[in-house]
Amino acid sequence: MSGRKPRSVANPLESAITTPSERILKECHSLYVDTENGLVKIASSLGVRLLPPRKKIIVMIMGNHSAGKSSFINWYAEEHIQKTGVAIETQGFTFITSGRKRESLTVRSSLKEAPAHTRCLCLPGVTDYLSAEISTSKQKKFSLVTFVDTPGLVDGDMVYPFNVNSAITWLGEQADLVFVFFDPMGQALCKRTLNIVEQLSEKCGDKLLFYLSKADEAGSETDRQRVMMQIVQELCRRPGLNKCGFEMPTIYIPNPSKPSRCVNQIDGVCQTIEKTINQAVQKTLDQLEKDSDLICSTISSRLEKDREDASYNKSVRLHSFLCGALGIVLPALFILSFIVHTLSKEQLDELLGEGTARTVSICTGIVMHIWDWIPEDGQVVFVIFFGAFCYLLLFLAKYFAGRGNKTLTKKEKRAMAEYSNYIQDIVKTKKLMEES
Ligand SMILES: Nc1nc2c(ncn2[C@@H]2O[C@H](COP(=O)(O)OP(=O)(O)OP(=O)(O)O)[C@@H](O)[C@H]2O)c(=O)[nH]1
Ligand SMILES: [Mg+2]
Repeated sequence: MSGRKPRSVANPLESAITTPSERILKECHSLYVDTENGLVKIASSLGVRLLPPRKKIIVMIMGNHSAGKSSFINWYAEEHIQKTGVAIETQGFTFITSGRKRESLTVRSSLKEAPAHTRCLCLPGVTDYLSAEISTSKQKKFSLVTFVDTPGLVDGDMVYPFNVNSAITWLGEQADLVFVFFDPMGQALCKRTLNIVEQLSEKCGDKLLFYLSKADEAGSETDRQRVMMQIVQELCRRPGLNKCGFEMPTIYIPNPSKPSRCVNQIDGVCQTIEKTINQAVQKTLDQLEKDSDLICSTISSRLEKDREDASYNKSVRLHSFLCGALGIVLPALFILSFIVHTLSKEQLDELLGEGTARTVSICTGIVMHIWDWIPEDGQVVFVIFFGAFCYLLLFLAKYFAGRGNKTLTKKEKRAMAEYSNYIQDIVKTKKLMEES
């Protein structure tokens, strides 16, 4: 686009981008949010609302108290970010994500770090229990994931300062993946966890994945099988869940000083995350194409409407002009005829010249002939009707003049054409991204 500044690098971090997925997601995001020519801005100028795509996927981890949720996040990032322990450690929601420097943010500032789509978190009381941990870790796919660590769930007397069930359900709906951790200890059958799982399964069952965490603590293989059976039975007892075929991989945090013979499917969790990232990249590229098409079609229909408006305005203007001209010319001719009629032929010739005088006297002659033709007692009525008719013509002229539609200015039309060209460029960029 003319006069457009060269696109600046959206984020100095870009130099540190390691994977194509990360680059594509970042580039797509900046195509939307660019303050000068972002798709969101272009679309909003056309009255279309677009949401920028996410730069990262959201993985929410929920489960009973002490199920190993925070430990899993620490293991994934390979950094001790979240506090872990046997006590109830995580009491609110924590967004754990990568950034330029290690930071712990609380309450309102964490809302900025929370992914844009979860920013409207307006559940009463929850905002005071939000925090964010920013880590510089680049391990596994951490730079493309925002983990949501949730409060450990327990039954009974535990009082949560907010409606924990609806908060987890709401956040789960925003997430791309929801991991439910069941540990082999006594807490495995926590009713609250099952209630939330049931609610989530109704709304977004496809992103719900169950894991038997801390599987190394389950004892012998037979004990582990028994625990699994118990959990699955309990899940199936719920009407909203009994139709799912449960898969429950066993996972635990590898501990070199305490090797276990239990099968560890924790790498499968990483693969699931990676698969979801790849799907997110594809979804983002598809969305970019759809949004570009939407903007282009909005522009072309706007330009088409503008052409129709312009031709409508032309015909309306013609109507207005004709009515206005008749409304002025007819009474003027009428009055002029009477004036001319009082003058003699010689006076007229002298005043207008012979040729013009003849034309004028023919015209006035016609008017005077019509006037004479009207019976004398009808002449007053005629003048009233004639006046009203002329007034109507002038009224119609004004009415038509006000009927025109607002059309685009030349500048606006040029801007739209430029936007359209720019969007075509974006589609080309998208194709290049897909090929890379
Ligand atoms: N053996 C074993 N212990 C684990 C594993 N994961 C976590 N733990 C331990 O279990 C305890 C609880 O772990 P956390 O990660 O704090 O559990 P949490 O689910 O975050 O707990 P809350 O935040 O209180 O809900 C800690 O003492 C961990 O060291 C595991 O895979 N194997
Ligand atoms: Mg925790």
